[in-house]
Amino acid sequence: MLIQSSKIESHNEGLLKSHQNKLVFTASEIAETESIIQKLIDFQIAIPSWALGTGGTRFGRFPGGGEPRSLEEKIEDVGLLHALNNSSGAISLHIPWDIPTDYNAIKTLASQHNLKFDAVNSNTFQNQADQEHSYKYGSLQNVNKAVRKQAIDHNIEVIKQGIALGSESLTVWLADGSNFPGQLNFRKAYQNTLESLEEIYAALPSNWKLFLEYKCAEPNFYSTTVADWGQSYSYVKKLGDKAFTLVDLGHHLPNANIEQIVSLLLMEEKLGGFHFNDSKYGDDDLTAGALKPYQLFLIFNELVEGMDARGMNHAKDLGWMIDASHNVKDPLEDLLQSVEAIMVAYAQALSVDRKALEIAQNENDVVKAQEILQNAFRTDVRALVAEARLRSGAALNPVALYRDLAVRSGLIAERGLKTIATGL
Ligand code: RM4
Ligand code: MN
Ligand code: MN
Repeated sequence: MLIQSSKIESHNEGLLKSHQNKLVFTASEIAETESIIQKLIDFQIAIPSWALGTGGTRFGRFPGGGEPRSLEEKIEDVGLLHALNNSSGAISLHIPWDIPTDYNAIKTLASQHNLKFDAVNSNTFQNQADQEHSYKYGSLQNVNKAVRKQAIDHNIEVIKQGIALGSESLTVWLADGSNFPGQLNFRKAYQNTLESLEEIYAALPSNWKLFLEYKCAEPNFYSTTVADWGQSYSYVKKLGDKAFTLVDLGHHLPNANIEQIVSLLLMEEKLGGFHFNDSKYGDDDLTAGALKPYQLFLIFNELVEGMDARGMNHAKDLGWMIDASHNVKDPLEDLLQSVEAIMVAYAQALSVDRKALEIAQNENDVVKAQEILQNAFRTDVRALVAEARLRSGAALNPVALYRDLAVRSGLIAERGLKTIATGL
């Protein structure tokens, strides 16, 4: 299913007058709106291939129909999102949930939708039908060398597939850990994991990055072998210049100060990328910005400040990705909402008066510092985000247009009601 540009144009025409009024007001409130709009146009957020179907919990799954049945259809779905918002110009594949058969055909399809291939993700948290050894007791940490080798080989295979697609990074997330005290020798598990990662790292092409994602719990509930940013940092520091920590917002203990983690990782030149989502308790994988928009803004505030301090390119120098799961919403609508929330938080962070904030910090003017941040957070920047979309040929209101065009019904008519996408 394709969205014709004429449909986007007539949608935009209908909303133009009210959009322009809002934009004029926003421009009167915020300095340098032009440069903010340009940065918003350049900023792209990769969509995970495993979030295009309905997610579920261990209690149940309630699919909504029209889910992508193949990698081709997943690419088409991300193409739909990108046509609507022009901010989702990449897809991130999870192997072996997605294995391309014809690389050239897949690449051509992706470029027809103006999509790039973002990080490839390995999977050593599930056993595959044809695999010899089980990951029940871990993969890269396993006490059994043959299991470790199998997991290492899988990661190297994923790198090869990524090379064929034009990806430039590998994300490693390990379910490794233990469920009970005494199950594991922590130090040996760490050493085994490090040695395994070293072998994977050695297979990276020179222009590639390795992202090591941490997670405090689940599926192991007593210990996780890459549990927090300090542990991830300790591995990636030893691995070398191409290895970085990946922050998934849902992978922290409650109330962790994620913005401080981000700031320090950036300072240490070890922040590699992001998995955006929102959560109340754990790895809830809810829509980004749905519960804690102020936290999302504070994270972006540190990102912008830290990237500018190092002269980094906001759009290219870190990996930006959503990692979410949708139990009750239409996955595509949920992803549109996540992208919008991320863009809004980014725009708010770009509008912070940094000079004034620095002065307030140097003068220990705590009240002023709070005024500056909250002023940026409470100023409505949605017209800037919409203007970025308008200028790049996307829709002023992507969710509204998605509904007006009855995209989900179209997908159900095309693919059927009882389709199931691979993924979580
Ligand atoms: C994990 C983690 C990884 C993702 C898997 C599916 O909790 O967030 O990034 O690959 O889920
Ligand atoms: Mn993740
Ligand atoms: Mn997760």
